[in-house]
Amino acid sequence: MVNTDARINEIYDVVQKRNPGEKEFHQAVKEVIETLGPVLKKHPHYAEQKIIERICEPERQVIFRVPWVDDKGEVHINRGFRVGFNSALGPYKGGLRFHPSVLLDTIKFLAFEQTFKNALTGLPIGSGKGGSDFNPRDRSDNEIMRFCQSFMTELYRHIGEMTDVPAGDIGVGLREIGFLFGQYKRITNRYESGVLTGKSPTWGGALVRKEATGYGAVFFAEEMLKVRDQSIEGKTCIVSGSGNVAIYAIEKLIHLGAKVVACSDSGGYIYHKSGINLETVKQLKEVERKRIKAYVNEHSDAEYHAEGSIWDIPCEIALPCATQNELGEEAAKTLIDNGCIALSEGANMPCTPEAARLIQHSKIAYGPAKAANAGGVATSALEMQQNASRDAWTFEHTENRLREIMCNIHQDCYETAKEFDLEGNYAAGANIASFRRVADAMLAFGVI
Ligand code: NDP
Ligand code: 2IT
Repeated sequence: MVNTDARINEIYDVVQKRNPGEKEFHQAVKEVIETLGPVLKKHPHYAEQKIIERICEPERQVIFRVPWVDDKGEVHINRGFRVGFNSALGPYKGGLRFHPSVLLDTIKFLAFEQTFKNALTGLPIGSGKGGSDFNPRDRSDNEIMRFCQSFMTELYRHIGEMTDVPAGDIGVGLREIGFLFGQYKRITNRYESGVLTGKSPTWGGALVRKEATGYGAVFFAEEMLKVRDQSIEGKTCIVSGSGNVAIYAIEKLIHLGAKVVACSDSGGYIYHKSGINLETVKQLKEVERKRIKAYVNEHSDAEYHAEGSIWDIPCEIALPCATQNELGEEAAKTLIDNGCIALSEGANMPCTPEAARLIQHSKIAYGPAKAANAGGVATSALEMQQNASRDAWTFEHTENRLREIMCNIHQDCYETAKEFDLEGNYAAGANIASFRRVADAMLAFGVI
């Protein structure tokens, strides 16, 4: 009989020693493996075959130099990364992040999370993540283009529609995917649409991919509320961030009759009691690439706060959609005290472990990132499907598929938690359901 707790502690010790200083990676690993004890008890062959040990070790990690020249002629050197974490279920799949805070640690935690998220979609995709410490803020379109071309000049040899399929993440959207694809096509002499997702629908991208992560996080919240005989209609909501995920989460909340009163960027947050005007946010963020502070110039009854926390504002539904560890213990306490009923994670690992624990033990319905934000990567897989069959689906059809996938993920997490006597614990349900799916594929392949 395996002593599962001791075994899991040993595995975690090894992960810490083997990946020194990589705190976010440690955090992501701990959150998953500490829920797997009951699974090892039920399925001892996972322990015998060292599946957890294997799942915690990336299959490959590529680090490369990215030199580029700015508009003034100055040379810059950035660092590029691509980690292929697990290919048991399909080619490596996951986004690219361009942000000055990016370290190997960041990419590893994201790629690790992606393993479980992608498995939850039920679609044939493995896990990966990449990016760079490049800061796109205030760079011209030409600078962004030169950076993307230099980045792809190394990355192209590691990716491919059957090998590894990158997409966007923080700092990488339609514009960057266009520049990256252009360089890939030029170097390889192949119009290989399926090598990147998040492309513009004008040249091979799927409709709804842009909206998918935000919409999906709202669909997940809707499903959690249904279990409690509640709905989104008429609820007051807060969405942190004001990038791709946040904007389309706000859009879907508004479609479903909610009122969104606050959103943010890394400079601060806006509070608009009567409800945020989404067109203004889109114009500022998607078109003009300005700071969220500029919102109050258009709406004199809105407030801008450079200090304090967006989570201080009372709300019934909270969607953290900015970045990792953006919501800490104090914020979690405030949300609970203010009567929040549901929290759905649009961002990856937005709650600190302390915050997640508090929320899990409160009355709030808690949708963990790997389930709640899986709509983005799921729609990427639908984009790959359309590319492979040289087809283009309508917006309505694709949105229906997305909704169906999010309902299935919710059901899967809910039922799995119940199977292990953890009803309502979507975090454990998500970890266990996805772990089993990846583990079974790994077992089928033997020791590789
Ligand atoms: P964007 O670059 O479009 O937007 C990011 C938003 O978060 C911006 O408002 C940004 O503000 C804010 N932000 C970023 N870093 C920080 C920080 N360190 N502190 C405070 N605010 C910050 O990215 P996305 O919307 O695509 O991504 C948001 C989150 O969603 C990330 O966690 C990402 O991993 C996750 N995600 C994204 C998916 C996708 O399809 N794009 C899919 C699944 C998850 P500022 O402009 O000031 O930096
Ligand atoms: O975190 C994520 O799931 C993403 N950034 C999207 C990945 C993808 O391949 O669409």
